[in-house]
Amino acid sequence: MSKKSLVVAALIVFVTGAAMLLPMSQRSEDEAEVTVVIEGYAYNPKELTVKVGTTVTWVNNDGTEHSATADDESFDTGLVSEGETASVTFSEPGRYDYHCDPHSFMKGTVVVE
Ligand SMILES: [Cu+2]
Repeated sequence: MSKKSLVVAALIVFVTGAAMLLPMSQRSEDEAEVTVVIEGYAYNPKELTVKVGTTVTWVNNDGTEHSATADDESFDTGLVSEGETASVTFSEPGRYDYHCDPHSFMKGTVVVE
């Protein structure tokens, strides 16, 4: 193999590798994951906007059990203990207002586009 064909071969490997990486990064964007932290009897962020197919994970950092319960009951994490997480995947666009079952003053919103 000549030096020139080695360079061409290396170039092909590089371009092919870059082309394979591109759809992978797009795929991970479509299957995005977003985290909401529950701390001090509040959801942070309180409101978030995500794409269809996104999985939202609530992480409870409080010493008290909390839930993320949709006002229209379309989803419910159930009670989440300290240090535990619960996830919901949103496959339908819409506005999802939710609250904490034991603490109804805790409110949050997920907007799915
Ligand atoms: Cu709560």
